[in-house]
Amino acid sequence: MAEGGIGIIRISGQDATDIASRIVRLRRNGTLSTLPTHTLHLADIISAPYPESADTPGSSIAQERIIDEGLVVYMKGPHSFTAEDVVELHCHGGTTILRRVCESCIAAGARLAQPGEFTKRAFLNGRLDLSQAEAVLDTIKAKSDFALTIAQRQLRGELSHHVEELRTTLLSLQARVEAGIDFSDEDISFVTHRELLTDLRDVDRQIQTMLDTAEAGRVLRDGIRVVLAGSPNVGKSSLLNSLIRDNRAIVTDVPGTTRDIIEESVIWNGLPITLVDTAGLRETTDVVEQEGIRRSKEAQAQGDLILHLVDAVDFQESKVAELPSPVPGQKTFVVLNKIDVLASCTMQNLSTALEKQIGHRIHAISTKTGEGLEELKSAITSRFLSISLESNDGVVINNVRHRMALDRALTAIRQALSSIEQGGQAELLAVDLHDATDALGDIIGSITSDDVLERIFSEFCIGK
Ligand SMILES: Nc1nc2c(ncn2[C@@H]2O[C@H](COP(=O)(O)OP(=O)(O)OP(=O)(O)O)[C@@H](O)[C@H]2O)c(=O)[nH]1
Ligand SMILES: [Mg+2]
Repeated sequence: MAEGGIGIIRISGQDATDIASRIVRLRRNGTLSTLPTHTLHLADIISAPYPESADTPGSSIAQERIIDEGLVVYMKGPHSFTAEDVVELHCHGGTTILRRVCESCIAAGARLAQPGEFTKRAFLNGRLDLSQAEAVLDTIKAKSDFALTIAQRQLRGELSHHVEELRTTLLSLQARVEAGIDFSDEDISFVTHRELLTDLRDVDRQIQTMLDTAEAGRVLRDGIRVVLAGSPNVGKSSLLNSLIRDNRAIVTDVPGTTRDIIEESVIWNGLPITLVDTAGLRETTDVVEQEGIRRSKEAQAQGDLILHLVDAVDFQESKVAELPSPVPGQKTFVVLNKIDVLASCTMQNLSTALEKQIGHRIHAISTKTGEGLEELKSAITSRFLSISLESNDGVVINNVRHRMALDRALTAIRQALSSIEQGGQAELLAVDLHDATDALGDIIGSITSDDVLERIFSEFCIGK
């Protein structure tokens, strides 16, 4: 529980008003359950049990029993977040006040909610489907505007709607294939091969389009780790400082300056990024530096992107072949730093030779003059932000559970397609279609096991 301007205690369930009545004295006469729903009222919040005198107009309650003065709202079910009767107590946001109000609620008959229990009840009471319930958590945890937009769209049901449409198509095919099996003796067909192929290929394509957004969806939600690596003195810490525009890391001309891992967060183009400065890699007998190097290797292994810095001063064209294994590829950008010290023609030759050697584009920068830094930033963001919200009806898959369900649905559909193409039995086709509809149903939670629900809602905080 953290301090804040106000703190809200929520009570949900059929006894909500009874319990709240035991600890709330409205400033104006009346009782909670007779208040118009969804209206705010000034009240004293009292430590339970409720004193006899509390309802008597004009009588005073012992001052020490009043925990706080706040606003009370009663939301009659089903028009509430959980679809149950809900009472909210809007108190001052101090931790002691909120702890005492919670204790008073418990003494009056409530119990503490489990993590995510309010959202779970909303789901169980049919207010939200499972993907919308998950979007509640994403909305709270969104680290950038982009992630928030995706979460809000999912909360409004855009993903569910899209999945439901595909599921309806599959259910209809499944029903017609099964009808064909039932009437197989009479040689009646309810769906042609051609219809099956057309519809299934269309569903296949749409699922594939959704899956194509999964990688970008994941990084937008969780952000990425960009690790600055390379030999000592190449300018890793200088680059960190330039990128965050702050003197965060110590920079000196002594090789081996950075020992610990230094992390800083930035948001570029809506993408949450953790920049990680590390110790330069080299052979050393210094035990502190050795530990720094061990941590540096660990950080590189966990990074989504490595910026492998190369010092332009050290790297003359003739030494390109000695480039210390920059492991170019998907996960590494080779960054040529300190280009300010080179004449522009030398820089060009060096970059070209480097690009030829590693078979990848290199990024030439100077942390001293700032040259190339903006280009480097946009290369990093565009490497990860390959989707636009306008394409694909704004449906972005940002959740591993959804991705796995879509993968399962796609496998079943591909199996169905190949069995149709090979003239397989209708019974087997029906099984594949059934598997595909089940997998899509998992996303919205049409049938979901308790284990899955528990895992999902345990990630929530208490009170949400
Ligand atoms: N001319 C020039 N010098 C630079 C540039 N970037 C960094 N330097 C210098 O290079 C030296 C090393 O910089 P650092 O940022 O400490 O290098 P590092 O890679 O973090 O070094 P370690 O922490 O020892 O691994 C310092 O003297 C910096 O001023 C640049 O773009 N141009
Ligand atoms: Mg350093």
